[in-house]
Amino acid sequence: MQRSSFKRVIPRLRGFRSFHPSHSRLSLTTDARDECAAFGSYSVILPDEPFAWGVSHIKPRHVPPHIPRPLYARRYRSGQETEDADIQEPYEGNGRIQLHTEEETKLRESAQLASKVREYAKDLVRPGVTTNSVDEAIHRFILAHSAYPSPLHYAGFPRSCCTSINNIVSHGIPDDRPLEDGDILNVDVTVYLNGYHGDTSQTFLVGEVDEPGRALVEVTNAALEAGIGACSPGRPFRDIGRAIHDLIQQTPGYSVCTSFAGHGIGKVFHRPPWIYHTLNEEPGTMLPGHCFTIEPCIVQGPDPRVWIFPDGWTASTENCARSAQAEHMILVTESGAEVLTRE
Ligand SMILES: [Co+2]
Repeated sequence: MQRSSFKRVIPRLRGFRSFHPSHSRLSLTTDARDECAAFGSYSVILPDEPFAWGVSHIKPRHVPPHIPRPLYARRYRSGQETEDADIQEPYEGNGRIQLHTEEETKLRESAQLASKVREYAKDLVRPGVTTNSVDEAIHRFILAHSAYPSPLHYAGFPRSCCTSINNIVSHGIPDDRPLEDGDILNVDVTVYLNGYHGDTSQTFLVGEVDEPGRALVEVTNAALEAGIGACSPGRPFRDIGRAIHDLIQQTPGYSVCTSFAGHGIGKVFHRPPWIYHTLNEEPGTMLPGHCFTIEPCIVQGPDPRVWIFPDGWTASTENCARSAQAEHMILVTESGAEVLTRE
């Protein structure tokens, strides 16, 4: 959900609608066609036409007044939010929580709820179901646990979770497209419970997914685990990106998208430390009490560049290759690093 790291790019429209093998209007060069065929068989997600700019046409779901909400959602409610609202929430401190205090308990509870919502979402996903209905069910489930769906109203985001299908890398907005047999779908859930955010995501297989799609999801999960394996007190944050980079180098046919980063999390949804998923020179060392996400987006082929749909959020690969993402929350302790969002 960290939109500030986006680079706005102009979509390349050459051959744009022709990537899916079922589309007849092929206007690609032979090289490009061979490259796309290697990505497998799947539906390419494109913006609806005519384009609707922004998201003001999407009516956000209701949150009852008794649910405690984060600052940005309180601002929205009181009408203080403007279109240019500063999307970076204010944060203070060094990004470390006090271990063995109520802070740790609350953070763990929020992370646990997030993973429960993720598993709940997994059971909803099947061909024919719309991502809007998944969003609605998740929204109710979170409210029923006295929590707030963190994406709702974050920098103007209009839905309660992100749903990213096939060539959508991240920040897809739930809509009325029925899921198709063979889709891969990332559901990214974040909850705000007792003053703390819990954030996790996974890419689910919808019905029968082709072999390249399954392999992509598998390598993405492996990339997340490689990043987790690089976490312990005293190690530099940049080791996480190096571990993921090394894994992807050893697995030809994929690249890491550099447009999205993991982030410190706790009282604030997104804050330093920023966690990059490829080689980087970010300073800083993991210390007990640091809590952050690792959330690599892995893309088929060598080109991980993205462009943003007219809605201002949905990030697609430029060449319509598929992308998968997986996310966990990590807490660094005195003796190691613990994943807070395991099932
Ligand atoms: Co996140």
